[in-house]
Amino acid sequence: MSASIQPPPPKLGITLETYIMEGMIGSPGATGHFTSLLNQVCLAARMITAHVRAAGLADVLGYTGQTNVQGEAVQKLDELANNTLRSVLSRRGHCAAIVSEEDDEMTPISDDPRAKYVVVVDPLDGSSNIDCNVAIGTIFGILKKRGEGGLPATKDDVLRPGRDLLCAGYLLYSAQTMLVLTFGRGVHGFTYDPGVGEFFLSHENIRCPEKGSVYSINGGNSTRWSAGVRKWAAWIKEEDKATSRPYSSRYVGSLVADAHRTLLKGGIFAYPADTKSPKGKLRLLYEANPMAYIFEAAGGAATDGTSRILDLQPTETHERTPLVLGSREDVETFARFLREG
Ligand code: P6P
Repeated sequence: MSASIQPPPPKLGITLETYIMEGMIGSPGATGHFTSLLNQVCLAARMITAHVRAAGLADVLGYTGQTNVQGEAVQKLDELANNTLRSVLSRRGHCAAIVSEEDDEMTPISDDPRAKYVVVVDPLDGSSNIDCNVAIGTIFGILKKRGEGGLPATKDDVLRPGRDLLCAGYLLYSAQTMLVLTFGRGVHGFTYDPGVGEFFLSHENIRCPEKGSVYSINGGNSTRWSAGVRKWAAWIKEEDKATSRPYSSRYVGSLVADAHRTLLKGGIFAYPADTKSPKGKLRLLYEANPMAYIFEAAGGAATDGTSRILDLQPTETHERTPLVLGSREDVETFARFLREG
């Protein structure tokens, strides 16, 4: 008599690889190739984590003396994170090219016939916070090349709306190192156990609340905002119990940290256009698009204030965009203030 099939054990000790290989990630397209590529990203994250954790001791704090394509001073950890991702993703032959915040142009990686994917990445987001030990992160997205594997990747492979992403995620280097990941349906969090050296499932099926009570914006830019943003910023501080106002203000200054809190707790993060940054400050390809993909998969919303981020057609690798992320109701309220001006 066959033993009765036992129900699956509770989801303890599930690594990222197990979660993908057992199809729990929620995307039938997640195959061995994706697992291999994602494992490379996670290996790079583990290596970056080790450097971030040791940064206070090792000689990796401070600046290299160079400036990147953004005109920003390159911090040693920025460069180290970028080089780590590039060297790790050069193995196993799945990555055709990388678009990185740190590199002027797209970097070809492999013309192996299996190289069907392009990775867009901000290797170390929040660099300005590195030296004061504030949370920083890595943001990435994975696109499938339009052409067949084996042909070099071109700009047409990356200058695409974010809705074409196959996968997006971020690493948050904070009290814990966390990986938050989605293939477009369901968003899942994996927490790194340094004692084991693995990412374990810790937040299955993260949902962004329909409405929150926290807002996150750099108030130091308020004199540069449009009239609509200024009116919204005044409205969100008014006393009104029926709409949970005033909202609490939280602003870390690292997109990954502010976005992660907003994803889990709800509310709104906004980096709108202003007179200093007329196109916004954040980059479309490797900051806004992956974050927008994650928030929409978690039931949240992501716009440039008026249009859906994932529908924006990029024209340049490092182009910037205004970014409003968060609970659907809060993002729509922000858009209403912009419409009314
Ligand atoms: P500000 C960090 O430098 C970053 O690119 C994002 O991580 C963050 O959201 C934003 O800039 C903070 O910009 O102008 O408020 O310091």
